[in-house]
Amino acid sequence: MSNINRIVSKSRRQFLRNASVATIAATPIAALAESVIKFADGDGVTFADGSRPIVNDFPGKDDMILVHSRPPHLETQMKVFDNGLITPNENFFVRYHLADIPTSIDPDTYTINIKGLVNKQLALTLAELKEMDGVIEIVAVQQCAGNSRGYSSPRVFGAQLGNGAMGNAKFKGIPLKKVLELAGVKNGAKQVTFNGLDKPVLDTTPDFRKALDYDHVMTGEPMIVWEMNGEPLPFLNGYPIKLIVPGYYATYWVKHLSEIEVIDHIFNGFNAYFMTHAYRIPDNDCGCVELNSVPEKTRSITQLSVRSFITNVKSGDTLMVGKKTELKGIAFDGGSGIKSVEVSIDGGEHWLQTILSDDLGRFSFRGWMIAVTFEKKGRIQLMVRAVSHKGETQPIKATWDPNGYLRNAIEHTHVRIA
Ligand SMILES: Nc1nc2c(c(=O)[nH]1)N[C@H]1C(S)=C(S)[C@@H](COP(=O)(O)O)O[C@H]1N2
Ligand SMILES: [Mo]
Repeated sequence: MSNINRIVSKSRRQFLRNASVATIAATPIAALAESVIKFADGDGVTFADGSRPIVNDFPGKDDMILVHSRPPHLETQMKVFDNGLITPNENFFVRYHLADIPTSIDPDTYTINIKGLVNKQLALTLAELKEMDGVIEIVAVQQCAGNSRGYSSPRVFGAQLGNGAMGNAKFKGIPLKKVLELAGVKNGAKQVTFNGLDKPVLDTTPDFRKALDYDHVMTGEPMIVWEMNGEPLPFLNGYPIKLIVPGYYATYWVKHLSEIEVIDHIFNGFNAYFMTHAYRIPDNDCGCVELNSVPEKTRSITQLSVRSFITNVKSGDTLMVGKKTELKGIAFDGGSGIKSVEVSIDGGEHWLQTILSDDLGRFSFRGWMIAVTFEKKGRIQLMVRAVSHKGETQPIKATWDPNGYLRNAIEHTHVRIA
């Protein structure tokens, strides 16, 4: 494995040497080398042991799991989540759908257009956005709808993701509601649509555009943000601005946000593909169907389901018998907040209450920890489950749908006590 890693990394370095992408953060015009997006070696690489290459030569990114390189698709390693509740920018996951991604953006001339059912069309510069009244900060989990899809059994079509297509960051920006108020919305608004700078390579491919209900926007939760963890957004995470929709899957968090349109109907047509055909779940209470079956009716995926993970122990680890051992990890849900997290060290027979960490807000990762003592030697499973404030918890057995969405089964960590 390390051999292949080295080859992938080395040839990337050669491509990048001439392109000086390392200077991105320092230059006024953020530029992404063409070579990064043209270079496709290592795509789809899966090693016999199931592991994937670790790469560190995408601009602004360090030691990421490579899913694809064109367009960039990178996962965060699980160990990052053990280092703190905030996911560092250089380790934050990256996902794009379309291969024609922006490679150079000038923040001084960047504008975002607000149009459609408004009294006054706006073309706001970044500086104008940042000067608006009502700038706020929020910590929120960003999770791809396909996170953990690779664990679906039976296997489903789509990127075979582990648990690393998620992250938790502090974002700074302005509620979209404020921007719409500035434009003045006319009567009859039904949805708001979003578009970013990235484009399809062929006209026969639909653009990546998303829509939210106007009423949702007016809750003040969806925001336009320009800062992540105290720094400008990393280029690959949507520089210079993106939409964030706390509590909702990342498919709505449109990057390189350039166009907002207020419409009087439910978004449809060719460029609504990512609403009308993709990112949809079975339209029933569980959002799931019988194994290998197809739902009769679907609806757009919306809020995150409740999840929890152990971050300081992984399957295959050996832990000490008769000695106090600390287990710790993270939990999150779609915005009601985490009420409790429980751990089982006997295969689910008994559940122990953990201690929750500081609360960074209801949309954030919540940390938990517990000290346990293993009394017998042998192989056991550690399990963790969370309960949200709205009473949602995690199923013991994974539900299934043809896209591998909404996975939130209780995680099992197989360890040896010695
Ligand atoms: N412009 C644009 N925004 C986008 C996408 C995209 O392809 N283009 N993909 C969405 C999906 S499905 C995910 S998971 C997140 C990934 O965001 P990140 O790369 O900042 O982590 O971006 C969302 N926003
Ligand atoms: Mo996603």
